[in-house]
Amino acid sequence: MNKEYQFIDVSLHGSVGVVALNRPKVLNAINRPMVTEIVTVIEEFDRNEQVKVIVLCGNGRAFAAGADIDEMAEANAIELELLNQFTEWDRIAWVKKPIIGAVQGFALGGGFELALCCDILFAAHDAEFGFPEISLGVMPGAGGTQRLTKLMGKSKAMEWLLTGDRMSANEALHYGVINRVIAKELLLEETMKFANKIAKQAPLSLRLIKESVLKAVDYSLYEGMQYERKNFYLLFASKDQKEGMQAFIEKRKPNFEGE
Ligand code: DAK
Repeated sequence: MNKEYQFIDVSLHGSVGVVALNRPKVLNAINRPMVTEIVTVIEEFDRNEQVKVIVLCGNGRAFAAGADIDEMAEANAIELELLNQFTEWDRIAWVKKPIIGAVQGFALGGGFELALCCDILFAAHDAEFGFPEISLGVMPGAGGTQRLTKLMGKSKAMEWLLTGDRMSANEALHYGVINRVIAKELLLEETMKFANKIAKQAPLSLRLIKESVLKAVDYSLYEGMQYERKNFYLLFASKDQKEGMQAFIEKRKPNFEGE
C-alpha cells in the first residue's frame, strides 16, 4: 500500500488489511474526505486477492467521536441531499470480506455507526458507545437506528437512542452489540490474532457465509434459507471444496486458494 491518505493510516499485514482512522487530535471525528478514504481503501482491500480480512480501528484515544461537528454545523438539508454522501457510506455494507472492528475509547454517533458496519467487534474495557445526536438536535442518519435495533431489540435501542447515554464495553457485550471485551493494551494484538485465524479459512466460504448471515438480518427465515442453500451449492463449484474434503480424507491440512 504505497498511496498516501490524509485522514487514515493503511497497512497490510500478511493477509489482513488494516485501516486506522487517523485524526487523533479531534478523536478521529469523521469528515467527508475521511469517509471517501475509508470507502476507497476498504473497496481496494475487497478486490485485493492477498487480503482475506479487513480490520478497522482508530489511532489515539478513540475509535471515532462521531461525524465532524465543525463540518456539519452549517450544513443545510438541500446541500446534504445534493452531496448524497450516504451512497458512498452505504458501499461499506457491500464489502464481501469480513470486517473486524477494534474499538478503544469513544465510538459515538457516526463512529458508532461505522463500528456497527463491522461484522465482528472487539472493544477495549474503556470503550464507550453511544448516539449523542439527540443532544445536538439531530438523529443518527447512517444506519444507527436500524442496526442498533436489529442487534439489541426495539425497547433497549429506543432507550439508548432517546437518552443519548453512553454504553460501556461490558453493556455493549451484554446486549450483543460487540463480540469481546479485551484489555486495552491487547486490543489490536488480539484483533489481529483473530483476523489471522479466520484469514486461514477458505476465502469463498468466508465470503458466502458473511453474505448469508447478513441476509438473515433482512430476510424471513424461509427466504434466508433459500439464499443460504444457493450459496451452499455454489461452494461445490469451487476448487477449495474439493481441496478441503480431499485434505480431510488424506489427513492433512487443506491448502485453500480462493477458487
Ligand atoms: N467533531 C469535531 N471535533 C470533535 C468531535 C466531533 N465529533 N469530537 C471531539 N472533537 C474534538 C474536540 O472539539 C476537541 O478539540 P480541541 O478543543 O482540542 O480543538 C478534541 O476533539 C478533544 O475532545 P474533548 O476535549 O471534547 O475531549 P473529552 O475527552 O473532554 O470529551 C467527547 C470527549 C467524545 C465526550 C467529546 O469530545 C464529545 O462529546 N464529542 C462530540 C460527540 C458527538 O456529539 N459526536 C457527533 C454526533 S453526530 C454521515 C455519517 C454519519 C453522521 C453524519 C453524516 N454521512 C455519511 C453523510 C453522524 C453524525 C454524528 O456523529
